[in-house]
Amino acid sequence: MILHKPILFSAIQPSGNLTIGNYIGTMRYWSSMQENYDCLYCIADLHALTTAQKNRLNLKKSILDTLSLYLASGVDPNKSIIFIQSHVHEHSQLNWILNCFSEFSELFRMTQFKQKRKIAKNAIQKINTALFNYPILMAADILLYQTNIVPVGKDQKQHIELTRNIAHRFNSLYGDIFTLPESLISEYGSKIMSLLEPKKKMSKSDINKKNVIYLLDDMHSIIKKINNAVTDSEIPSKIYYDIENKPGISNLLEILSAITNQDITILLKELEGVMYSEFKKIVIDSISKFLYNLQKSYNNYRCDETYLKKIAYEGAIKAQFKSKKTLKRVYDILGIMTLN
Ligand code: AQP
Repeated sequence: MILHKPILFSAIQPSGNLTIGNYIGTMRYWSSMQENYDCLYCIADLHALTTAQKNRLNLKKSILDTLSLYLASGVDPNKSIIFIQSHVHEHSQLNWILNCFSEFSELFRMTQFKQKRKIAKNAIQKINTALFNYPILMAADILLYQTNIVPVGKDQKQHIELTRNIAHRFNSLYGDIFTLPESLISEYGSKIMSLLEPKKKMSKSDINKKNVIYLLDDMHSIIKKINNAVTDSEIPSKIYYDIENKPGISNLLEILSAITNQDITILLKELEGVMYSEFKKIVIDSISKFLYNLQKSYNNYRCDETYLKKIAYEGAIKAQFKSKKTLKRVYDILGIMTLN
Protein backbone atom coordinates (compact mmCIF):
# COMPACT_ATOMS: atom_id res chain seq x y z
CA MET A 1 0.00 0.00 0.00
CA ILE A 2 1.38 3.42 -0.94
CA LEU A 3 1.12 5.88 1.93
CA HIS A 4 0.62 9.43 0.71
CA LYS A 5 1.97 12.38 2.62
CA PRO A 6 -0.50 15.12 3.52
CA ILE A 7 -0.74 17.87 0.90
CA LEU A 8 0.51 21.37 1.63
CA PHE A 9 -0.30 24.41 -0.48
CA SER A 10 1.23 27.84 -0.01
CA ALA A 11 1.31 30.93 -2.21
CA ILE A 12 2.52 34.50 -2.31
CA GLN A 13 1.28 37.15 -4.71
CA PRO A 14 4.14 38.80 -6.62
CA SER A 15 2.55 42.19 -5.99
CA GLY A 16 5.89 43.84 -5.21
CA ASN A 17 9.15 43.10 -3.44
CA LEU A 18 8.71 40.36 -0.85
CA THR A 19 9.04 41.44 2.77
CA ILE A 20 10.54 39.88 5.86
CA GLY A 21 6.87 39.53 6.94
CA ASN A 22 6.15 37.25 3.97
CA TYR A 23 9.23 35.22 4.86
CA ILE A 24 8.53 34.91 8.58
CA GLY A 25 4.78 34.31 8.15
CA THR A 26 5.17 31.52 5.60
CA MET A 27 8.39 30.95 3.64
CA ARG A 28 10.59 30.13 6.61
CA TYR A 29 8.75 26.82 7.04
CA TRP A 30 8.78 25.79 3.41
CA SER A 31 12.13 24.06 3.21
CA SER A 32 11.67 21.79 6.25
CA MET A 33 8.05 21.02 5.36
CA GLN A 34 9.12 19.34 2.14
CA GLU A 35 10.17 16.31 4.17
CA ASN A 36 6.76 15.57 5.68
CA TYR A 37 4.32 16.96 3.12
CA ASP A 38 3.70 16.87 -0.61
CA CYS A 39 4.22 20.57 -1.18
CA LEU A 40 2.89 22.90 -3.85
CA TYR A 41 4.42 26.37 -3.82
CA CYS A 42 2.54 28.75 -6.04
CA ILE A 43 3.33 32.24 -7.32
CA ALA A 44 -0.11 33.82 -7.31
CA ASP A 45 0.27 36.23 -10.22
CA LEU A 46 -3.46 36.47 -10.94
CA HIS A 47 -3.97 37.77 -7.41
CA ALA A 48 -1.33 40.43 -8.00
CA LEU A 49 -3.45 41.84 -10.85
CA THR A 50 -5.88 43.27 -8.28
CA THR A 51 -3.31 45.96 -7.50
CA ALA A 52 -0.77 45.71 -10.34
CA GLN A 53 -1.98 48.76 -12.27
CA LYS A 54 -2.15 50.92 -9.18
CA ASN A 55 1.38 49.89 -8.15
CA ARG A 56 2.71 50.13 -11.75
CA LEU A 57 4.11 46.67 -11.30
CA ASN A 58 6.46 44.96 -13.74
CA LEU A 59 4.75 41.62 -13.24
CA LYS A 60 7.15 39.49 -15.32
CA LYS A 61 10.15 40.73 -13.36
CA SER A 62 8.32 40.36 -10.08
CA ILE A 63 7.37 36.73 -10.88
CA LEU A 64 11.00 35.78 -11.63
CA ASP A 65 12.22 37.64 -8.52
CA THR A 66 9.70 35.74 -6.42
CA LEU A 67 10.59 32.39 -7.99
CA SER A 68 14.28 33.01 -7.25
CA LEU A 69 13.43 33.83 -3.64
CA TYR A 70 11.43 30.61 -3.32
CA LEU A 71 14.52 28.66 -4.45
CA ALA A 72 16.85 30.72 -2.26
CA SER A 73 14.72 29.97 0.77
CA GLY A 74 15.31 26.25 0.25
CA VAL A 75 12.42 25.06 -1.89
CA ASP A 76 13.70 22.15 -3.96
CA PRO A 77 12.02 21.59 -7.35
CA ASN A 78 12.89 17.89 -7.09
CA LYS A 79 10.87 17.57 -3.91
CA SER A 80 8.10 20.14 -4.40
CA ILE A 81 5.98 21.57 -7.17
CA ILE A 82 6.79 25.21 -7.84
CA PHE A 83 4.46 26.87 -10.32
CA ILE A 84 2.92 30.08 -11.54
CA GLN A 85 -0.82 30.33 -10.99
CA SER A 86 -1.72 31.68 -14.46
CA HIS A 87 0.01 28.68 -16.10
CA VAL A 88 -2.62 26.39 -14.63
CA HIS A 89 -5.94 27.49 -16.13
CA GLU A 90 -7.88 25.22 -13.79
CA HIS A 91 -7.52 27.89 -11.07
CA SER A 92 -9.61 30.36 -13.05
CA GLN A 93 -12.07 27.67 -14.09
CA LEU A 94 -12.72 26.43 -10.55
CA ASN A 95 -12.84 30.05 -9.40
CA TRP A 96 -15.97 30.61 -11.51
CA ILE A 97 -17.64 27.46 -10.24
CA LEU A 98 -16.94 28.41 -6.63
CA ASN A 99 -18.33 31.90 -7.25
CA CYS A 100 -21.63 30.13 -7.82
CA PHE A 101 -21.38 28.59 -4.34
CA SER A 102 -20.28 31.71 -2.43
CA GLU A 103 -22.37 34.38 -0.79
CA PHE A 104 -22.01 38.11 -1.18
CA SER A 105 -22.52 38.64 2.56
CA GLU A 106 -19.66 36.30 3.56
CA LEU A 107 -17.23 38.07 1.23
CA PHE A 108 -18.38 41.42 2.56
CA ARG A 109 -17.33 40.32 6.05
CA MET A 110 -13.69 39.78 5.03
CA THR A 111 -11.54 42.07 7.17
CA GLN A 112 -8.82 42.39 4.56
CA PHE A 113 -11.32 43.67 2.00
CA LYS A 114 -12.66 46.21 4.49
CA GLN A 115 -9.13 47.44 5.20
CA LYS A 116 -8.08 47.64 1.55
CA ARG A 117 -11.37 49.39 0.74
CA LYS A 118 -10.72 51.95 3.47
CA ILE A 119 -7.17 52.63 2.20
CA ALA A 120 -8.44 53.00 -1.38
CA LYS A 121 -11.28 55.29 -0.26
CA ASN A 122 -8.87 57.53 1.63
CA ALA A 123 -6.71 57.77 -1.47
CA ILE A 124 -9.89 58.37 -3.57
CA GLN A 125 -9.09 55.31 -5.66
CA LYS A 126 -11.60 53.09 -7.42
CA ILE A 127 -11.90 49.59 -6.00
CA ASN A 128 -12.07 46.78 -8.53
CA THR A 129 -14.40 43.84 -8.00
CA ALA A 130 -11.44 41.43 -8.04
CA LEU A 131 -10.32 42.87 -4.71
CA PHE A 132 -13.71 41.82 -3.36
CA ASN A 133 -13.74 38.43 -5.09
CA TYR A 134 -10.16 37.31 -4.67
CA PRO A 135 -10.79 35.09 -1.60
CA ILE A 136 -12.83 32.84 -3.92
CA LEU A 137 -9.90 32.50 -6.31
CA MET A 138 -7.80 31.72 -3.24
CA ALA A 139 -10.32 29.01 -2.29
CA ALA A 140 -9.96 27.55 -5.80
CA ASP A 141 -6.14 27.63 -5.50
CA ILE A 142 -6.32 25.55 -2.34
CA LEU A 143 -9.21 23.20 -3.11
CA LEU A 144 -7.91 22.15 -6.55
CA TYR A 145 -5.11 20.17 -4.93
CA GLN A 146 -7.14 18.50 -2.15
CA THR A 147 -4.93 20.43 0.25
CA ASN A 148 -4.71 19.36 3.89
CA ILE A 149 -2.67 22.22 5.25
CA VAL A 150 -2.00 25.87 4.36
CA PRO A 151 0.74 27.74 6.23
CA VAL A 152 -0.33 31.39 6.34
CA GLY A 153 0.08 34.62 8.27
CA LYS A 154 -2.69 35.69 10.65
CA ASP A 155 -4.21 38.05 8.05
CA GLN A 156 -5.18 35.08 5.87
CA LYS A 157 -6.88 32.99 8.58
CA GLN A 158 -10.33 34.31 7.71
CA HIS A 159 -9.81 33.40 4.04
CA ILE A 160 -8.97 29.80 4.95
CA GLU A 161 -12.17 29.64 7.01
CA LEU A 162 -14.08 30.96 4.01
CA THR A 163 -12.44 28.27 1.85
CA ARG A 164 -13.61 25.61 4.30
CA ASN A 165 -17.15 27.03 4.29
CA ILE A 166 -17.34 27.03 0.49
CA ALA A 167 -15.94 23.48 0.33
CA HIS A 168 -18.35 22.29 3.01
CA ARG A 169 -21.31 23.89 1.19
CA PHE A 170 -20.31 22.18 -2.06
CA ASN A 171 -19.67 18.83 -0.37
CA SER A 172 -23.03 18.87 1.41
CA LEU A 173 -24.72 19.11 -1.98
CA TYR A 174 -22.52 16.78 -4.02
CA GLY A 175 -20.60 14.44 -1.69
CA ASP A 176 -16.99 14.49 -0.63
CA ILE A 177 -15.45 16.31 -3.56
CA PHE A 178 -13.12 18.69 -1.71
CA THR A 179 -10.77 18.11 1.23
CA LEU A 180 -11.34 20.68 3.97
CA PRO A 181 -8.00 22.44 4.53
CA GLU A 182 -6.55 23.51 7.89
CA SER A 183 -4.55 26.69 8.32
CA LEU A 184 -1.17 26.53 10.00
CA ILE A 185 -0.42 29.73 11.89
CA SER A 186 2.53 30.00 14.23
CA GLU A 187 2.17 31.59 17.66
CA TYR A 188 4.88 34.17 17.02
CA GLY A 189 5.74 35.82 13.72
CA SER A 190 2.36 35.33 12.09
CA LYS A 191 1.83 39.09 11.88
CA ILE A 192 5.01 41.12 11.54
CA MET A 193 4.21 44.78 11.99
CA SER A 194 5.40 47.98 10.28
CA LEU A 195 8.57 49.51 11.68
CA LEU A 196 7.22 53.04 12.10
CA GLU A 197 3.60 52.07 12.82
CA PRO A 198 3.87 48.84 14.84
CA LYS A 199 0.09 48.49 15.15
CA LYS A 200 -0.19 48.08 11.37
CA LYS A 201 0.81 44.93 9.42
CA MET A 202 4.03 45.11 7.41
CA SER A 203 2.96 44.95 3.74
CA LYS A 204 4.89 44.93 0.50
CA SER A 205 2.54 47.55 -0.99
CA ASP A 206 3.05 50.08 1.83
CA ILE A 207 3.75 53.48 0.27
CA ASN A 208 6.13 54.28 3.12
CA LYS A 209 9.15 52.07 2.38
CA LYS A 210 10.62 52.91 5.81
CA ASN A 211 7.91 50.73 7.35
CA VAL A 212 9.11 47.63 5.56
CA ILE A 213 12.15 45.37 5.46
CA TYR A 214 12.32 43.88 1.98
CA LEU A 215 14.15 40.62 1.44
CA LEU A 216 16.23 42.34 -1.23
CA ASP A 217 17.05 45.47 0.79
CA ASP A 218 20.70 46.48 0.84
CA MET A 219 22.55 46.45 4.15
CA HIS A 220 22.69 50.24 4.37
CA SER A 221 18.87 50.49 4.19
CA ILE A 222 18.48 47.81 6.86
CA ILE A 223 20.68 49.71 9.30
CA LYS A 224 18.73 52.92 8.64
CA LYS A 225 15.31 51.32 8.86
CA ILE A 226 15.95 49.41 12.11
CA ASN A 227 17.62 52.40 13.73
CA ASN A 228 14.51 54.45 12.93
CA ALA A 229 12.06 51.73 14.05
CA VAL A 230 9.63 52.94 16.70
CA THR A 231 10.24 51.65 20.25
CA ASP A 232 8.69 53.27 23.36
CA SER A 233 9.53 55.73 26.11
CA GLU A 234 9.42 53.45 29.14
CA ILE A 235 11.92 54.63 31.79
CA PRO A 236 14.16 52.86 32.55
CA SER A 237 14.02 51.11 29.19
CA LYS A 238 13.37 47.39 29.45
CA ILE A 239 13.05 44.69 26.82
CA TYR A 240 10.08 42.37 27.20
CA TYR A 241 7.25 41.01 25.09
CA ASP A 242 4.00 42.94 25.43
CA ILE A 243 2.22 43.37 22.12
CA GLU A 244 -0.33 45.87 23.52
CA ASN A 245 1.94 48.23 25.45
CA LYS A 246 5.27 47.67 23.71
CA PRO A 247 4.32 46.90 20.08
CA GLY A 248 7.60 48.19 18.59
CA ILE A 249 9.90 46.20 20.87
CA SER A 250 7.65 43.11 20.66
CA ASN A 251 7.74 43.28 16.85
CA LEU A 252 11.55 43.48 16.78
CA LEU A 253 11.65 40.55 19.21
CA GLU A 254 9.41 38.49 16.93
CA ILE A 255 11.62 39.27 13.93
CA LEU A 256 14.79 38.41 15.86
CA SER A 257 13.31 35.20 17.21
CA ALA A 258 12.15 34.05 13.77
CA ILE A 259 15.38 34.68 11.88
CA THR A 260 17.67 33.33 14.60
CA ASN A 261 15.34 30.42 15.29
CA GLN A 262 15.45 31.09 19.02
CA ASP A 263 12.59 31.13 21.48
CA ILE A 264 11.52 34.60 22.66
CA THR A 265 11.86 33.50 26.31
CA ILE A 266 15.49 32.47 25.72
CA LEU A 267 16.20 35.73 23.87
CA LEU A 268 14.72 37.74 26.72
CA LYS A 269 17.11 36.17 29.21
CA GLU A 270 20.05 37.14 26.99
CA LEU A 271 18.67 40.66 26.56
CA GLU A 272 18.28 41.43 30.27
CA GLY A 273 19.66 44.89 31.05
CA VAL A 274 20.39 45.64 27.37
CA MET A 275 19.59 49.20 26.16
CA TYR A 276 17.29 49.73 23.16
CA SER A 277 20.19 51.05 21.03
CA GLU A 278 22.22 47.90 21.78
CA PHE A 279 19.16 45.72 21.11
CA LYS A 280 18.74 47.37 17.70
CA LYS A 281 22.39 46.64 16.88
CA ILE A 282 21.77 42.96 17.65
CA VAL A 283 18.66 42.97 15.45
CA ILE A 284 20.54 44.71 12.61
CA ASP A 285 23.39 42.24 12.89
CA SER A 286 21.10 39.21 12.74
CA ILE A 287 18.95 40.52 9.88
CA SER A 288 22.05 41.51 7.88
CA LYS A 289 23.61 38.05 8.26
CA PHE A 290 20.35 36.35 7.37
CA LEU A 291 19.69 38.54 4.32
CA TYR A 292 23.30 38.37 3.13
CA ASN A 293 23.03 34.58 2.79
CA LEU A 294 19.56 34.67 1.30
CA GLN A 295 20.52 37.34 -1.25
CA LYS A 296 23.71 35.49 -2.24
CA SER A 297 21.68 32.42 -3.11
CA TYR A 298 18.96 34.58 -4.72
CA ASN A 299 21.50 36.23 -7.05
CA ASN A 300 22.77 32.84 -8.21
CA TYR A 301 19.27 31.80 -9.28
CA ARG A 302 18.10 35.17 -10.56
CA CYS A 303 20.84 35.47 -13.19
CA ASP A 304 19.75 32.24 -14.91
CA GLU A 305 16.34 32.96 -16.45
CA THR A 306 16.49 29.85 -18.65
CA TYR A 307 16.68 27.70 -15.53
CA LEU A 308 13.88 29.66 -13.82
CA LYS A 309 11.61 29.22 -16.84
CA LYS A 310 12.39 25.49 -16.91
CA ILE A 311 11.37 25.18 -13.26
CA ALA A 312 8.14 27.10 -13.96
CA TYR A 313 7.37 24.96 -17.02
CA GLU A 314 7.92 21.64 -15.25
CA GLY A 315 5.99 22.84 -12.19
CA ALA A 316 3.05 23.87 -14.37
CA ILE A 317 2.85 20.44 -16.01
CA LYS A 318 2.78 18.69 -12.62
CA ALA A 319 0.25 21.14 -11.16
CA GLN A 320 -1.98 20.84 -14.24
CA PHE A 321 -1.99 17.07 -13.94
CA LYS A 322 -3.18 17.24 -10.31
CA SER A 323 -5.66 20.06 -10.74
CA LYS A 324 -7.32 18.54 -13.82
CA LYS A 325 -8.37 15.55 -11.71
CA THR A 326 -10.29 17.69 -9.24
CA LEU A 327 -11.79 19.91 -11.92
CA LYS A 328 -13.01 16.90 -13.89
CA ARG A 329 -14.78 15.53 -10.82
CA VAL A 330 -16.41 18.90 -10.26
CA TYR A 331 -17.49 19.24 -13.90
CA ASP A 332 -18.84 15.68 -13.95
CA ILE A 333 -20.87 16.10 -10.78
CA LEU A 334 -22.31 19.41 -12.00
CA GLY A 335 -23.23 17.85 -15.37
CA ILE A 336 -20.92 20.04 -17.41
CA MET A 337 -20.22 18.25 -20.68
CA THR A 338 -16.52 17.83 -21.42
CA LEU A 339 -15.00 16.85 -24.77
CA ASN A 340 -13.17 13.79 -23.48
N1 AQP B 1 3.49 41.14 7.88
C1 AQP B 1 3.30 39.84 7.76
N2 AQP B 1 3.56 39.01 8.79
C2 AQP B 1 3.37 37.66 8.67
N3 AQP B 1 2.91 37.08 7.54
C3 AQP B 1 2.64 37.89 6.49
N4 AQP B 1 2.18 37.63 5.25
C4 AQP B 1 2.08 38.78 4.56
N5 AQP B 1 2.47 39.81 5.32
C5 AQP B 1 2.82 39.29 6.53
C6 AQP B 1 1.86 36.30 4.77
O1 AQP B 1 2.57 36.06 3.57
C7 AQP B 1 1.79 35.20 2.74
C8 AQP B 1 1.73 35.74 1.35
O2 AQP B 1 1.04 36.97 1.38
P1 AQP B 1 0.55 37.67 0.05
O3 AQP B 1 1.65 38.45 -0.53
O4 AQP B 1 -0.04 36.67 -0.86
O5 AQP B 1 -0.63 38.59 0.52
P2 AQP B 1 -0.73 39.66 1.66
O6 AQP B 1 -1.09 38.98 2.94
O7 AQP B 1 -1.68 40.69 1.17
O8 AQP B 1 0.77 40.23 1.77
P3 AQP B 1 1.24 41.73 1.72
O9 AQP B 1 2.71 41.73 1.88
O10 AQP B 1 0.44 42.54 2.69
O11 AQP B 1 0.91 42.12 0.21
P4 AQP B 1 0.11 43.36 -0.39
O12 AQP B 1 0.73 44.58 0.20
O13 AQP B 1 0.31 43.26 -1.87
O14 AQP B 1 -1.33 43.19 0.01
C9 AQP B 1 0.40 35.07 3.39
O15 AQP B 1 0.29 33.84 4.04
C10 AQP B 1 0.39 36.20 4.38
O16 AQP B 1 -0.42 35.91 5.50
